[in-house]
Amino acid sequence: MAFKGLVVLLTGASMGIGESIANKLAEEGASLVLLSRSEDKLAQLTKRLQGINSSGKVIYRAVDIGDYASVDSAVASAIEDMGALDILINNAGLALGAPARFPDLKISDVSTMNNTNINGMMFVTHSVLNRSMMPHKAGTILNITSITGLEVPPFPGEAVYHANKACQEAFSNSLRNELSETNIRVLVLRPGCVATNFHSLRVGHVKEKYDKFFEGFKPLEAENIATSAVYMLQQPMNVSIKAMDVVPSAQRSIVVFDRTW
Ligand code: 8X3
Repeated sequence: MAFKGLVVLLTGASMGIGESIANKLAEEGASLVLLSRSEDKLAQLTKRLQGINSSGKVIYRAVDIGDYASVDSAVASAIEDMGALDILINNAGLALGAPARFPDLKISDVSTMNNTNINGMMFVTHSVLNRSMMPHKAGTILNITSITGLEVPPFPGEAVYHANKACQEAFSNSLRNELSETNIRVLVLRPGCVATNFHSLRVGHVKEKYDKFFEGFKPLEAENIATSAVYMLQQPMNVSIKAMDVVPSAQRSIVVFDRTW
């Protein structure tokens, strides 16, 4: 029950890494505010997690995190229900239309990626900081980014997603510095290849492309990232694991894969 008494707000909660983190935190007794766009999935997940959470409360808000007014009213109403937020996990994110050279990307996909990956992270963070963490001068922000934002150069075919992830890195580093003189810590967890719906969406749900990506090696499961997130979050407040890269052993770097692992 390492998270008993703590209130966690989690974005992208309804599937993949988000769902797995929500599961683990519910088992550990955290109170949870689950955010995603998909109301049906959130409702089902919330019901299931209420059944396994013996000490915390679980609620959800269906919201498009790229829309600040909706985010801010969801955060305000969650605080009314749950009290102050102790932990924010910015997990929502997506890649679309890969692999494709930038000029071949649909502009609607460019806009959706920018809106979710960049505005989404900034809007939720802004609202949570102003409505809860800054007044208390306390909290933890965990940003789930990606190894693609860090290693240079990333592979060709995903310029927008990679730029989004590099932006999340810069944002996290700046935020950590700006929040000095508070007890708010900013942590970054960078997954490599994880076998979730993220990858299927990334390649437009084309099975051949999906299989080719994972051919010959064992990717991570969402649960591997959730275990790492919980490990980072359960460190005492005077300890910041500032950043952690978690990749399949086969993924030597973004571009070098052992197709035999
Ligand atoms: C995605 C990481 O390694 O699958 O964020 O490109 S990887």
